[in-house]
Amino acid sequence: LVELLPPALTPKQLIERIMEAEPPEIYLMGDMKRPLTEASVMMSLTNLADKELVHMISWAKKIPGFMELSLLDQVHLLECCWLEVLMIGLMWRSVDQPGKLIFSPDLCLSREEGSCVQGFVEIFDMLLAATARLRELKLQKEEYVCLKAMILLNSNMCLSSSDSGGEQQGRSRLLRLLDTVTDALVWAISKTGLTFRQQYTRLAHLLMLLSHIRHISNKGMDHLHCMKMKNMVPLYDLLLEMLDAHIMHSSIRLPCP
Ligand code: AOE
Repeated sequence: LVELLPPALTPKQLIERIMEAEPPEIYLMGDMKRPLTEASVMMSLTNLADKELVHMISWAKKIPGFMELSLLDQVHLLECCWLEVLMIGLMWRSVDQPGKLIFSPDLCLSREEGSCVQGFVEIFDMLLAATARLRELKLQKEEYVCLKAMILLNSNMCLSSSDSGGEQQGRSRLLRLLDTVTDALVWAISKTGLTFRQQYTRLAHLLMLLSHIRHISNKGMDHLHCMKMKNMVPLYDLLLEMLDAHIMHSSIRLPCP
């Protein structure tokens, strides 16, 4: 069967398109009132995430090929990766300010400030360590946007709807899309004037970051679940529903500490 394909983009063109899809900076604008209390920080963070998620949906839709996936695949991908995508964005914003997390230009928290939220320091330290790793690797913007797109497209891989039923073609479409982003990442790395050996070790280092980000996201999800139990997160009904969908998908629920 011949499938109608859009004209293939070169790695350079693909990166240009993904760069254009980047979400804008979000300001909270006086939403955060000092002194920082557990409730006010969580309120500000939820508010921020709420705004970012709206932009995340537009971002995903602008990734070439994403809109050609089935609606079910699109929803599942976003549902699986939203916290990882928020986290890599946070790390990218914070890369030049060691020891601080730049949630937004008007909400920068140091480790000490983060400690006012119960259980936050552990997540905070993991986010700071991963951010330090990005700094150490001197992550380039082109590489960053490729990695973020890969998080989205890879998030489903082991529980994809398309691999259970007869939806084989949806899965192969997703895999091909992931391959084009991989080509773009390889191209971005090759531009940096490294030897071949340095290029493929860099590719490995960048991809290994993704497993840390997934780990931190899982920890963050558990933390959020605990916060929700304590009614600290003023989740809107729809978001609450969506968060529960995420929790149902993970196999084991850990008791909150
Ligand atoms: C990280 C980056 C960022 O830009 C914002 C935030 C805000 C909150 C932070 C988190 C972060 C880092 C990890 C933290 C977390 C609070 C506790 C945790 C510190 O330890 C996240 C606030 C999240 C608010 C809940 C929103 C629920 C949304 C559900 C979305 C969903 O399931 N779906 C399907 C929607 C997907 C749409 C794209």
